[in-house]
Amino acid sequence: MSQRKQTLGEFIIENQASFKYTSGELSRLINSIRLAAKVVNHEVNKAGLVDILGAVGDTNIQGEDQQKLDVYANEKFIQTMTKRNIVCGIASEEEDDFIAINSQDENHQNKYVVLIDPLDGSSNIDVNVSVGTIFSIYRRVTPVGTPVTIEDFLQKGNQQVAAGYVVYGTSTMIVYTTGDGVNGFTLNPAIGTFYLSHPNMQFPENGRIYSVNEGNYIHFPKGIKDYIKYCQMEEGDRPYTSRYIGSLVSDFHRNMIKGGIYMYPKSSTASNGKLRLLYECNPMAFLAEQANGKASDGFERIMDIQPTELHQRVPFICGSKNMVEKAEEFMRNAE
Ligand code: P6P
Repeated sequence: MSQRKQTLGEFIIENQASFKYTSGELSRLINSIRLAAKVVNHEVNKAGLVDILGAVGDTNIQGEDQQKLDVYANEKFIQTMTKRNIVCGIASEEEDDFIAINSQDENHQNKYVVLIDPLDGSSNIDVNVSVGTIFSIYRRVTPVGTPVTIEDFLQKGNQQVAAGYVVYGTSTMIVYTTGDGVNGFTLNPAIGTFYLSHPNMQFPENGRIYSVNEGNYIHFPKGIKDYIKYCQMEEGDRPYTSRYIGSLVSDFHRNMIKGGIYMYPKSSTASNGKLRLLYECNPMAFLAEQANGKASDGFERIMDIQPTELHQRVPFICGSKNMVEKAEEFMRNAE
């Protein structure tokens, strides 16, 4: 009889000792994300049945229509992390500014800040395409016992202590790293438990899938245009296959399993691209590197970029190491 798979709760406990900050707070934080993921998953799965579809008529700081599920997911993740009194600050794509968590009984003794994209790919909600939650976790840099400042959030991605995503797809998964590899857990909805289904996830060094919105082709830099033409050329293992879901978490997840590259470059209409450095690119870059992949803005390692603003955007190229390096080569040659 096949051995029962380890649950996420068991995995967290078993690996807590290996995490250099073994205070248990990070484990409690991952557990709070697990709970919020289950609650949001329940709503995402029935979104088509209840009046939770469609925009709420507001727009977020990005100027994007806020979908009801966006707002709901944002509220649930913030509520869960706040209630468990684990973090001292939260930044979210859906919040103009960061939220200082003033822990009543411990006077700002919590050490972690979390940055989240509560429902990435939300424009896909109404057409029943996979969406995801992305999270990034840092230790605060300002003194414990004082309110968090923007400095605690504007840390380089190479300072992350954990990062991951929830993908609400044909099955719901949590994929995360604490700096010791990437592991994927699949939800058994019948009992509400996540099981270790994808241990030690790794990007194949090479791949044959490229993910980019080719509708923006005429606006791309020459290096990106040249790389896309390279992918389409009949030579060796090319032409590659084009797969673009319009949901970063889903495209990333597929590329990590099958091998591939995801690109959201800058363009003449988006001078820094579309994706946000702090709660999309940095966490996905941490996962990519922990899974033997690579992530850059075309020239510089994503996790070495010094953030200057909470919602700043950067060009993003991420996936199988050799594919990212080939794209970077085209970017350099086009300079
Ligand atoms: P476009 C979703 O809004 C998102 O941030 C990513 O999940 C996705 O890959 C990208 O934007 C899609 O953007 O401009 O191609 O529709």
